[in-house]
Amino acid sequence: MTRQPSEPDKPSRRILLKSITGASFLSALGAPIPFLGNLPTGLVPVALAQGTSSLSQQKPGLTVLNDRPVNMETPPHLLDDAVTPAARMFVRNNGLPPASVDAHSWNVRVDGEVETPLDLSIDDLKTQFETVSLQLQIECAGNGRRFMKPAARGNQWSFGAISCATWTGVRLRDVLDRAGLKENALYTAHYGADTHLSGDPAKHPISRGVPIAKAMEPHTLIAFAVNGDDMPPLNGHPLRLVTPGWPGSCSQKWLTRIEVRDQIHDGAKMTGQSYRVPRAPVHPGASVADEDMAIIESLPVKSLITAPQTGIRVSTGDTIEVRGHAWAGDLDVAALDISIDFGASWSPADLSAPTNKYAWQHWRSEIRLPEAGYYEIWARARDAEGHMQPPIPPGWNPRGYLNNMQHRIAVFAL
Ligand SMILES: Nc1nc2c(c(=O)[nH]1)N[C@H]1C(S)=C(S)[C@@H](COP(=O)(O)O)O[C@H]1N2
Ligand SMILES: [Mo]
Repeated sequence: MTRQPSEPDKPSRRILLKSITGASFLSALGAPIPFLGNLPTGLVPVALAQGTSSLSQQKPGLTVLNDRPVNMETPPHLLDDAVTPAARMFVRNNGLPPASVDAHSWNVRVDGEVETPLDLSIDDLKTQFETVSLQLQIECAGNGRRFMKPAARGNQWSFGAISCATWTGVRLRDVLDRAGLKENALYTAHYGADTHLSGDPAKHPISRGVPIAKAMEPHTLIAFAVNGDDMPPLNGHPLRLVTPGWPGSCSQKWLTRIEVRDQIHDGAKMTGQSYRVPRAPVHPGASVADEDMAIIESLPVKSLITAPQTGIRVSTGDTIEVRGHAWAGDLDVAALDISIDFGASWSPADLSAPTNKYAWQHWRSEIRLPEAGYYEIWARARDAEGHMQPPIPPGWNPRGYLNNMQHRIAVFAL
């Protein structure tokens, strides 16, 4: 029998947390180990706790990394559902969400290199195009940045800037077909109704785009609902793009305009060092010239252990179910292995096929811990082209993107 971890407010849990966050514990184990960065909820630093109570109400249990702009990640054990509940979808804002939103008068403009520019209300989208519902992953390209050494500038995400919910909307492809792409159409440019932190109305907090081929991929959606309901205000209500498998930044929230361009889009956070990585590997800490950087496209293979929760206490010899999800950008996941001996040996878990392309895949396994003591459970996924998750952060890059290192949790066998 698996014993559930005690609640955070119970003394035993508090003591455990205190002891595993203590510097002495860290040094006793040598180098800091990854799972320690992935503590349960409720550990918001005091300075951040003020003013975040409404955020915590909207997203109970998420860890607030920043409140201006709002950035919140989901602890892995709260991502255990097959389909991520809307309240557990992480939040990554670059600016300030629109102050007021009226879904009935909302319009999205499609213009640029098209034969017929369009202005479409949400009702037009619902009535003039085929509605589709798909389970789609959205992951921030900076997920895992916290483990980069030396540290990289940006939100210090650990493992929880990932969601896979059921999005309902229309295919971007169908809308672009209606507008009619001109021959020179090369790239999209996305705009949203959020405002720049500086308050300057001429500045966009973020405006990214994708090559036409990705925009025409049938899983790239203009979505008006998530899990059968309005999407949370922080996740883009009433309309957003969902561009699965690519950096979350390609999934513009509060969507107001899609411009088709005859060049690679150069909007806010498309150029310089944003969402770009060195074309060739660089040494940790290197500075890299903008012209030596390339735009990130498909994200790498990755997985999460969503149960048990890290820090759990189990009885020696009990059978414990271990489970989670795995995903691999534009690819499928081919295999998921787990280790309970620090990677010395691995055994395959049962891995499900994706519900649809770009849905994360679920995996499960059963383990028994042979004797009392401290264990870690490690998980590693392999994609359909044979790429495996590395045990440590791969390919250091100036902004700390694409860290797909293995997720590890701690288990105490009593
Ligand atoms: N309008 C707008 N869209 C946006 C952003 C933003 O700041 N403004 N952030 C992007 C980034 S970087 C990510 S990772 C995803 C996160 O989506 P979520 O907040 O719904 O989880 O939204 C993207 N879309
Ligand atoms: Mo992101």
